[in-house]
Amino acid sequence: MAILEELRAAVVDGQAKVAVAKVSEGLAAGIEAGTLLREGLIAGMAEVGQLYEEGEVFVPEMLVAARAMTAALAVLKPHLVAEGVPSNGRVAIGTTQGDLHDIGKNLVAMMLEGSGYEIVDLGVDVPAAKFIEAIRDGANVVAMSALLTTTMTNMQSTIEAIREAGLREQVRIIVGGAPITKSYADEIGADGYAEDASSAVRLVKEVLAA
Ligand code: B12
Repeated sequence: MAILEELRAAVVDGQAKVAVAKVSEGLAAGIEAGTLLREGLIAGMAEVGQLYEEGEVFVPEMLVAARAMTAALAVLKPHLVAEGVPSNGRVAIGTTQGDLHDIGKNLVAMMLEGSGYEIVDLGVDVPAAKFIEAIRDGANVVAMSALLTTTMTNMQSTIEAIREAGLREQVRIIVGGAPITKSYADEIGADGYAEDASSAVRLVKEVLAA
Protein backbone atom coordinates (compact mmCIF):
# COMPACT_ATOMS: atom_id res chain seq x y z
CA MET A 1 0.00 0.00 0.00
CA ALA A 2 1.49 3.35 -1.07
CA ILE A 3 0.74 5.24 2.16
CA LEU A 4 2.48 2.63 4.33
CA GLU A 5 5.49 2.64 2.04
CA GLU A 6 5.63 6.46 2.11
CA LEU A 7 5.29 6.45 5.90
CA ARG A 8 8.13 3.94 6.24
CA ALA A 9 10.32 6.03 3.92
CA ALA A 10 9.50 9.24 5.83
CA VAL A 11 10.79 7.63 9.07
CA VAL A 12 13.93 6.34 7.35
CA ASP A 13 14.59 9.80 5.86
CA GLY A 14 13.78 11.55 9.14
CA GLN A 15 11.04 13.67 7.63
CA ALA A 16 8.80 14.40 10.60
CA LYS A 17 6.27 16.56 8.75
CA VAL A 18 5.82 13.97 6.02
CA ALA A 19 5.50 11.16 8.61
CA VAL A 20 2.80 13.11 10.47
CA ALA A 21 0.96 13.86 7.20
CA LYS A 22 1.13 10.20 6.12
CA VAL A 23 -0.30 8.98 9.44
CA SER A 24 -3.21 11.41 9.09
CA GLU A 25 -3.70 10.39 5.47
CA GLY A 26 -3.61 6.71 6.43
CA LEU A 27 -6.17 7.16 9.20
CA ALA A 28 -8.43 9.14 6.85
CA ALA A 29 -8.11 6.34 4.28
CA GLY A 30 -9.31 3.85 6.92
CA ILE A 31 -6.00 2.10 7.59
CA GLU A 32 -5.94 0.77 11.15
CA ALA A 33 -3.70 2.55 13.64
CA GLY A 34 -1.95 -0.74 14.46
CA THR A 35 -1.11 -1.31 10.80
CA LEU A 36 0.29 2.21 10.43
CA LEU A 37 2.36 1.56 13.53
CA ARG A 38 3.74 -1.86 12.54
CA GLU A 39 4.05 -1.62 8.78
CA GLY A 40 4.94 2.08 8.60
CA LEU A 41 6.65 3.40 11.72
CA ILE A 42 8.21 0.27 13.25
CA ALA A 43 9.24 -1.05 9.81
CA GLY A 44 10.96 2.30 9.12
CA MET A 45 12.77 2.27 12.45
CA ALA A 46 13.88 -1.35 11.89
CA GLU A 47 15.35 -0.31 8.57
CA VAL A 48 17.23 2.57 10.22
CA GLY A 49 18.69 0.08 12.72
CA GLN A 50 19.77 -2.15 9.86
CA LEU A 51 21.38 0.74 7.96
CA TYR A 52 23.19 1.83 11.12
CA GLU A 53 24.56 -1.69 11.57
CA GLU A 54 25.76 -1.69 7.97
CA GLY A 55 27.49 1.66 8.48
CA GLU A 56 25.19 3.35 5.96
CA VAL A 57 23.77 5.87 8.44
CA PHE A 58 25.12 7.32 11.69
CA VAL A 59 23.77 8.65 15.01
CA PRO A 60 22.45 11.99 13.62
CA GLU A 61 20.34 10.10 11.06
CA MET A 62 19.06 7.76 13.79
CA LEU A 63 18.12 10.80 15.81
CA VAL A 64 16.11 12.52 13.06
CA ALA A 65 14.43 9.20 12.27
CA ALA A 66 13.50 8.87 15.95
CA ARG A 67 12.11 12.43 15.94
CA ALA A 68 9.98 11.65 12.89
CA MET A 69 8.69 8.49 14.56
CA THR A 70 7.93 10.31 17.82
CA ALA A 71 6.03 13.08 15.98
CA ALA A 72 3.98 10.52 14.04
CA LEU A 73 3.30 8.50 17.20
CA ALA A 74 1.80 11.57 18.86
CA VAL A 75 -0.81 11.70 16.09
CA LEU A 76 -1.42 7.98 16.31
CA LYS A 77 -1.68 7.80 20.09
CA PRO A 78 -5.38 8.68 20.54
CA HIS A 79 -6.20 6.01 17.98
CA LEU A 80 -4.11 3.37 19.73
CA VAL A 81 -5.37 4.25 23.16
CA ALA A 82 -8.97 3.20 23.75
CA GLU A 83 -10.75 5.68 25.94
CA GLY A 84 -12.73 5.33 29.14
CA VAL A 85 -11.27 2.03 30.29
CA PRO A 86 -11.15 1.79 34.11
CA SER A 87 -7.71 1.46 35.77
CA ASN A 88 -6.51 -2.11 36.14
CA GLY A 89 -3.41 -1.21 38.13
CA ARG A 90 -0.54 1.27 38.24
CA VAL A 91 2.54 0.69 36.11
CA ALA A 92 5.75 2.67 36.65
CA ILE A 93 7.72 2.51 33.42
CA GLY A 94 11.18 3.81 32.55
CA THR A 95 14.34 3.25 30.55
CA THR A 96 17.21 2.08 32.75
CA GLN A 97 20.05 4.27 33.94
CA GLY A 98 22.48 5.35 31.22
CA ASP A 99 20.03 4.63 28.42
CA LEU A 100 18.25 7.34 26.42
CA HIS A 101 16.18 5.18 24.04
CA ASP A 102 12.50 5.81 24.67
CA ILE A 103 10.48 4.98 21.57
CA GLY A 104 9.84 1.35 22.57
CA LYS A 105 9.13 2.33 26.17
CA ASN A 106 6.66 4.99 25.00
CA LEU A 107 4.89 2.46 22.81
CA VAL A 108 4.58 -0.01 25.67
CA ALA A 109 3.25 2.80 27.89
CA MET A 110 0.69 3.80 25.26
CA MET A 111 -0.59 0.27 24.77
CA LEU A 112 -0.87 -0.29 28.52
CA GLU A 113 -2.67 3.02 28.93
CA GLY A 114 -5.05 1.94 26.21
CA SER A 115 -5.71 -1.27 28.11
CA GLY A 116 -6.75 0.52 31.26
CA TYR A 117 -3.55 0.76 33.30
CA GLU A 118 -2.52 3.94 35.02
CA ILE A 119 0.94 4.87 33.74
CA VAL A 120 3.65 6.61 35.71
CA ASP A 121 6.26 7.44 33.09
CA LEU A 122 9.63 7.92 34.78
CA GLY A 123 11.32 8.79 31.48
CA VAL A 124 14.82 7.77 30.42
CA ASP A 125 18.09 7.27 32.32
CA VAL A 126 16.13 6.22 35.40
CA PRO A 127 18.14 5.34 38.53
CA ALA A 128 16.96 2.58 40.89
CA ALA A 129 15.94 5.17 43.49
CA LYS A 130 13.26 6.57 41.16
CA PHE A 131 11.73 3.13 40.60
CA ILE A 132 11.78 2.58 44.37
CA GLU A 133 10.02 5.89 44.96
CA ALA A 134 7.34 4.94 42.42
CA ILE A 135 6.73 1.63 44.24
CA ARG A 136 6.39 3.50 47.54
CA ASP A 137 3.88 5.75 45.76
CA GLY A 138 1.75 2.72 44.90
CA ALA A 139 2.95 1.23 41.61
CA ASN A 140 1.88 -2.44 41.30
CA VAL A 141 4.16 -3.08 38.34
CA VAL A 142 7.62 -1.82 37.42
CA ALA A 143 8.36 -2.02 33.68
CA MET A 144 11.97 -1.48 32.64
CA SER A 145 13.25 -0.93 29.13
CA ALA A 146 16.86 -1.16 27.90
CA LEU A 147 18.20 -0.94 24.35
CA LEU A 148 21.90 -1.17 25.06
CA THR A 149 23.88 -4.21 26.17
CA THR A 150 25.78 -1.83 28.45
CA THR A 151 22.62 -0.65 30.25
CA MET A 152 20.64 -3.89 30.43
CA THR A 153 22.76 -4.86 33.45
CA ASN A 154 21.26 -1.91 35.33
CA MET A 155 17.97 -3.84 35.31
CA GLN A 156 19.58 -6.39 37.58
CA SER A 157 21.01 -3.78 39.96
CA THR A 158 17.61 -2.06 40.07
CA ILE A 159 15.90 -5.33 41.00
CA GLU A 160 18.53 -5.86 43.70
CA ALA A 161 17.98 -2.34 45.04
CA ILE A 162 14.21 -2.95 45.14
CA ARG A 163 14.85 -6.16 47.09
CA GLU A 164 17.23 -4.39 49.50
CA ALA A 165 14.56 -1.72 50.08
CA GLY A 166 12.25 -4.55 51.20
CA LEU A 167 9.76 -3.86 48.38
CA ARG A 168 10.28 -6.87 46.09
CA GLU A 169 7.25 -8.81 47.36
CA GLN A 170 4.79 -6.01 46.75
CA VAL A 171 5.59 -5.34 43.10
CA ARG A 172 5.73 -7.24 39.83
CA ILE A 173 8.75 -6.46 37.65
CA ILE A 174 8.76 -6.86 33.88
CA VAL A 175 11.54 -6.11 31.41
CA GLY A 176 11.94 -5.62 27.69
CA GLY A 177 13.89 -3.95 24.88
CA ALA A 178 15.78 -5.21 21.85
CA PRO A 179 18.71 -6.96 23.64
CA ILE A 180 16.54 -8.54 26.37
CA THR A 181 15.49 -12.20 26.27
CA LYS A 182 13.26 -14.40 28.37
CA SER A 183 16.27 -16.20 29.78
CA TYR A 184 17.92 -12.90 30.74
CA ALA A 185 14.72 -11.86 32.50
CA ASP A 186 14.72 -15.16 34.43
CA GLU A 187 18.39 -14.82 35.25
CA ILE A 188 18.01 -11.38 36.84
CA GLY A 189 14.89 -12.35 38.79
CA ALA A 190 12.27 -10.37 36.85
CA ASP A 191 8.68 -11.65 36.83
CA GLY A 192 8.32 -11.48 33.08
CA TYR A 193 9.55 -10.45 29.64
CA ALA A 194 7.68 -9.50 26.49
CA GLU A 195 9.13 -8.84 23.06
CA ASP A 196 6.73 -6.14 21.91
CA ALA A 197 4.15 -3.69 23.13
CA SER A 198 1.06 -5.82 22.53
CA SER A 199 2.53 -8.84 24.31
CA ALA A 200 3.53 -6.47 27.12
CA VAL A 201 -0.19 -5.86 27.72
CA ARG A 202 -0.83 -9.61 28.01
CA LEU A 203 2.20 -9.96 30.25
CA VAL A 204 1.08 -7.28 32.71
CA LYS A 205 -2.32 -8.94 32.98
CA GLU A 206 -0.64 -12.30 33.64
CA VAL A 207 1.83 -11.09 36.26
CA LEU A 208 -0.89 -9.21 38.13
CA ALA A 209 -3.07 -12.32 38.17
CA ALA A 210 -0.22 -14.57 39.41
C1 B12 B 1 16.53 5.27 17.35
C2 B12 B 1 17.81 4.77 17.96
C3 B12 B 1 18.59 5.69 18.68
C4 B12 B 1 18.11 7.11 19.01
C5 B12 B 1 17.12 7.01 20.20
C6 B12 B 1 16.06 8.11 20.19
C7 B12 B 1 14.95 7.83 21.15
N1 B12 B 1 14.27 8.89 21.52
O1 B12 B 1 14.68 6.71 21.58
C8 B12 B 1 19.46 7.80 19.38
C9 B12 B 1 20.04 8.44 18.14
C10 B12 B 1 19.39 8.85 20.50
C11 B12 B 1 20.34 6.60 19.74
C12 B12 B 1 21.50 6.72 20.47
C13 B12 B 1 22.39 5.66 20.69
N2 B12 B 1 22.27 4.41 20.20
CO1 B12 B 1 20.66 3.72 19.35
N3 B12 B 1 19.36 2.94 18.25
C14 B12 B 1 18.23 3.41 17.77
C15 B12 B 1 17.56 2.30 16.90
C16 B12 B 1 17.85 2.62 15.42
C17 B12 B 1 16.07 2.12 17.02
C18 B12 B 1 15.53 1.89 18.44
C19 B12 B 1 14.02 1.98 18.39
O2 B12 B 1 13.46 3.02 18.73
N4 B12 B 1 13.35 0.93 17.89
C20 B12 B 1 11.91 0.91 17.68
C21 B12 B 1 11.17 0.48 18.94
C22 B12 B 1 9.68 0.43 18.67
O3 B12 B 1 11.61 -0.84 19.28
P1 B12 B 1 12.20 -1.24 20.69
O4 B12 B 1 12.84 -0.07 21.35
O5 B12 B 1 12.98 -2.50 20.58
O6 B12 B 1 10.90 -1.54 21.58
C23 B12 B 1 10.02 -2.62 21.38
C24 B12 B 1 10.41 -3.91 22.14
O7 B12 B 1 11.80 -4.02 22.38
C25 B12 B 1 9.57 -3.89 23.37
N5 B12 B 1 10.03 -3.16 24.55
C26 B12 B 1 10.82 -2.06 24.66
N6 B12 B 1 10.92 -1.69 25.94
C27 B12 B 1 10.18 -2.54 26.66
C28 B12 B 1 9.93 -2.58 28.04
C29 B12 B 1 9.13 -3.61 28.53
C30 B12 B 1 8.87 -3.66 30.00
C31 B12 B 1 8.57 -4.58 27.65
C32 B12 B 1 7.76 -5.68 28.21
C33 B12 B 1 8.80 -4.51 26.28
C34 B12 B 1 9.60 -3.49 25.79
O8 B12 B 1 8.38 -3.28 22.92
C35 B12 B 1 8.70 -2.21 22.02
C36 B12 B 1 7.54 -1.98 21.09
O9 B12 B 1 7.19 -3.10 20.34
C37 B12 B 1 18.31 1.02 17.42
C38 B12 B 1 18.38 -0.14 16.44
C39 B12 B 1 17.55 -1.32 16.85
N7 B12 B 1 17.57 -2.32 15.99
O10 B12 B 1 16.92 -1.37 17.89
C40 B12 B 1 19.67 1.60 17.80
C41 B12 B 1 20.53 0.89 18.85
C42 B12 B 1 19.68 0.42 20.02
N8 B12 B 1 21.42 1.98 19.31
C43 B12 B 1 22.63 1.59 19.50
C44 B12 B 1 23.70 2.43 19.93
C45 B12 B 1 25.09 1.80 19.94
C46 B12 B 1 23.47 3.76 20.32
C47 B12 B 1 24.52 4.75 20.86
C48 B12 B 1 25.53 4.17 21.87
C49 B12 B 1 25.23 5.36 19.62
C50 B12 B 1 26.36 6.32 19.92
N9 B12 B 1 27.54 5.90 19.53
O11 B12 B 1 26.17 7.36 20.47
C51 B12 B 1 23.63 5.85 21.50
C52 B12 B 1 23.34 5.58 22.99
C53 B12 B 1 22.66 6.73 23.67
C54 B12 B 1 22.20 6.31 25.06
N10 B12 B 1 22.97 6.59 26.09
O12 B12 B 1 21.15 5.72 25.19
C55 B12 B 1 22.79 0.08 19.25
C56 B12 B 1 22.91 -0.73 20.55
C57 B12 B 1 23.96 -1.80 20.45
C58 B12 B 1 24.04 -2.62 21.68
N11 B12 B 1 23.99 -3.92 21.46
O13 B12 B 1 24.13 -2.16 22.78
C59 B12 B 1 21.55 -0.23 18.35
C60 B12 B 1 21.00 -1.66 18.50
C61 B12 B 1 21.99 0.03 16.88
C62 B12 B 1 22.99 -1.00 16.38
N12 B12 B 1 22.52 -1.94 15.59
O14 B12 B 1 24.15 -0.97 16.70
N13 B12 B 1 19.84 5.44 19.22
